[in-house]
Amino acid sequence: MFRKVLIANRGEIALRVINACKELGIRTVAIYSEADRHSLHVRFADEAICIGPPRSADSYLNVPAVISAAEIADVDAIHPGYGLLSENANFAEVCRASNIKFIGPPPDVTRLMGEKERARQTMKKAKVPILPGSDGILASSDEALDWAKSVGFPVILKAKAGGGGRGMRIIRTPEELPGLFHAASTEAANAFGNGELYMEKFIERPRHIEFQVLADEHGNVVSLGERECSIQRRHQKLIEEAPSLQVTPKLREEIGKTLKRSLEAIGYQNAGTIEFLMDEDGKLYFIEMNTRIQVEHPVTEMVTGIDLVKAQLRIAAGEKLSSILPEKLEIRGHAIECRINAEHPEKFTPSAGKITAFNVPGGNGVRVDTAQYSEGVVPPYYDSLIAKLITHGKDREEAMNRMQRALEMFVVQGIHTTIPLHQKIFADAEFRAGNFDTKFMERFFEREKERKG
Ligand code: MV4
Repeated sequence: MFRKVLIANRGEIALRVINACKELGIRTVAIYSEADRHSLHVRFADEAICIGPPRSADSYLNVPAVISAAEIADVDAIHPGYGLLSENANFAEVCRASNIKFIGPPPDVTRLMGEKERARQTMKKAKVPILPGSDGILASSDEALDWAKSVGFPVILKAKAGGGGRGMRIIRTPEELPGLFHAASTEAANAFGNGELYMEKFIERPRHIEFQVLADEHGNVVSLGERECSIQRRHQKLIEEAPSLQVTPKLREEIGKTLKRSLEAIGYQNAGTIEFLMDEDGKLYFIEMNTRIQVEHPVTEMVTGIDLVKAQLRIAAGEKLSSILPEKLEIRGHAIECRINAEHPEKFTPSAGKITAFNVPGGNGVRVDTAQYSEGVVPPYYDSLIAKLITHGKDREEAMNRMQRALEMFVVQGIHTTIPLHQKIFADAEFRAGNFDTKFMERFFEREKERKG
C-alpha cells in the first residue's frame, strides 16, 4: 500500500479522499490555494502545501505547481478527485514521468474516453448498445444532412471533445441543419479548442442512468449497478439515487455483463462511470464514459457497502478486485443524494460568502459529505457544491422520508443554498412517484409558476 498520497483537489471530495487514506493508514498531503488557507482539507491532512493564488488556473490546475508539491512532499501517488485535473491525460502522463502513481486509469484510456466519438465507436465494437448516428466525425454539414436523413429527424449534434452540454444542437428539420452545424462547431472550437462534431438520433425525454464500475490492474472488471441522475438543471445534477426503479434485475445483469466484457477488452483500470440514456421503451444506450470518481458515488456506496475511494487506492496499489470485493455483491435498499449548492434556489446564481450558522443533520440512515463549517467561507472561485446529503433506507419511500426530515434539520445561514428547492422537490407528487426524465425540472418550475400565479 502507498505510504503517502497527495490529494489534488479541495472541498468535500478532498476530505472524502483524506478519510479513505486515514482508514488505510496512508499519510496525506493537501494542496491549497490562497483562498483555501482555512479549509478543512488543509486542517485534516497530515501536511499541506500552498500552491498558488485563488483562481483554479493559477493553483489546482497548475500542473507544474501540483507536481512540485508532490515531489517536495515525496508522495507515492496522487488522487485527483473529480473535476480539475481528474480527466486530464497529459497530467496523468506527467505523473507517470515523475514516478508518481496517478490514481485512475492509464493516460491512453483517459484520452480515448475524452474523445466522445472514438469512445462511442469503441463501445459499439464491444457490443455495448449505442444510439443510431454517424459512423465517425462529420466532415461537413452536407455529410451531416445525409446521416440525418438516414437516421431520421430529430437528431443531435455533439462535440467530439464535449461533455456537459456545450457544443450540442438539436436538429428537427433539414432546413435548420447548416446553420446549427456551424453554430455547434464554432461553440465547440471556442470551448474545447476542437470543433469536430458527430451525430446521434435525438431522444426527446430520456432518463439519465449511469453504471459504476471498478477495474483492477490484473484485467478484472466488476459492475456495481446503476444510478438514476435525471433530476438536473442546465446539465447540473441536483438529485441522484440508486438503484433506478426502471432498471430490472435482468437489465442490470445484462448491462453489467456487457460492460465487464467491453472494459476488460479496453484495459480499463480503477473506478469509472458509463453514462446511458434510457428511451421511452426502457432501452439503454451508451452515450459517454467518465474516467474519475463522481460526485454522486456515495449512493452506490450506500447500497453496495463498498467504499469506492478506498477501492480506488487499493486498486492503484496493485490489489486484486477479488481481495477488495465482498463474497456476494448485492444491492441493499435505496439511497438518495441531494447536492446542496451555495446558490440562490430559484435564480441559481452563485452565493459566496461567510457561513454564519451550519447545523448538519444525522441519525439513522443519514450521511453528510461536506468540508463546510460554521464561520467558514465559501469562496467565489470554485464549484458551488458545499455539501452532499445522502440518505439510505430499506426502500425508496424510507429514503425519501429520511431526506425530508434531514433537509429540515440542515441549517445553513449567511448564504443562499438549494436546500429550500430540494424540500419542494421532495414534496412533489411526480417526483415521489419516481415518474421523471431529464425534463423534470423544466416541468417542475412551470408547475411552480402556475401555482404562484
Ligand atoms: C442526448 C440527449 C438526447 N438524445 N443525446 C446532455 C449532456 C450530455 N452528456 C448528453 N446530453 C444529452 N444527450 C441524445 N442522443 C439529451 C441530452 C440531455 C441530457 C442528458 C442527460 C442529462 C440531462 C440532459 C439534459 C438535456 C439534454
